[in-house]
Amino acid sequence: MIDLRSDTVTRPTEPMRQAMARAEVGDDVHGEDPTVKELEQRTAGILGKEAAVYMPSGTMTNQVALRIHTQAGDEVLLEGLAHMYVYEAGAPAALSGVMCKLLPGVRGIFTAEDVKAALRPVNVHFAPTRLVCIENTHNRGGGSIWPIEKIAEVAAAARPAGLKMHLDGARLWNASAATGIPEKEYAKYFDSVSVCFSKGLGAPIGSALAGTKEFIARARRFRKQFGGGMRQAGIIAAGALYALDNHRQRLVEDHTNAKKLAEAIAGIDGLEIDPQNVETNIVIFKVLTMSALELADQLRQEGVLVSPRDAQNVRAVTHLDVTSDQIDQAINIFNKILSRPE
Ligand code: TLP
Repeated sequence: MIDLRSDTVTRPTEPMRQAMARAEVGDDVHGEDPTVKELEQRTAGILGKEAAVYMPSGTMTNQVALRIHTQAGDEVLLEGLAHMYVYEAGAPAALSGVMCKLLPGVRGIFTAEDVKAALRPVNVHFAPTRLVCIENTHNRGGGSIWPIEKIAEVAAAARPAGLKMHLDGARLWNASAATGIPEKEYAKYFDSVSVCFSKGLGAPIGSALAGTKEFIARARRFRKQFGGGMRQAGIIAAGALYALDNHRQRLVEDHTNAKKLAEAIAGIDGLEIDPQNVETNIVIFKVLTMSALELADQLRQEGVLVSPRDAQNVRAVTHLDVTSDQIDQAINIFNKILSRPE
């Protein structure tokens, strides 16, 4: 199977498994796991923040951040297709009791004007707006990269209004690999930054939340409250450390593969995509001659897995476990299916 459903499907490589097997461990709830501590320090350093805390998932790092930045009844500004809103099981309402105000986005990217338009005067009738969330790269936007000057403009609009800024940087590594802009340059506009090791980086489990020392101390308490305190977590943290050292530079290969796939799809009758919009490892395209589900079914029968996003749109994601040759094979299979008489 050529599995293009997500970059979350990657399995640890043999050298990564060896690093994990050798990891020094301790009880991390007691702050005694040296490998987790090393991962947290390394991640904070890469992001230019004072501290970081390791958690089981990107959903947890995002939602712990939201919990810290807000109180029940507050309002949060998010783009309409943000992962935190669409794919986190209603957590903003369930775990923080906040209202989400959705901003219009173009491939996941909104503007400083959108933020200004969403703000209201302080008045007893209104939920106080506390936080702006940005997702970079943007998953439903098709792996789109936030231009750094747009982030600066949003921050310039948000700060005078007293808003905090959170970055869902599950795939920040991809943005940095594609643009050459270091992760800390993106991170400097945000109070909190979530990054994932379990997506393109290829580690089996885990994410980190970074911010000030004080913020991360609070995050440790909410991690425990949300059930994310782990014991000998050095075993998995070692996989993440290995990934940081060995898999960040290679993300550009995934981007090249995604571009190749997008360009081929653009040339197939019955499928629609603008390959220029494919900036990283996510390829979202439209199916014109059948439903997204039907195409996914037919591809599965030929050995290619993709994710239908809605009735007509499909997502294919390139990653560590997909080679350039496999992309060529996948392209042949796309051609074969779409050239069949209806
Ligand atoms: N995304 C997954 C699914 O949940 C959709 C995927 O296959 O892409 N932020 C962003 C931008 C994400 O894409 C994801 C996972 C998360 C956060 C959550 O990470 P996990 O799965 O570790 O909770």
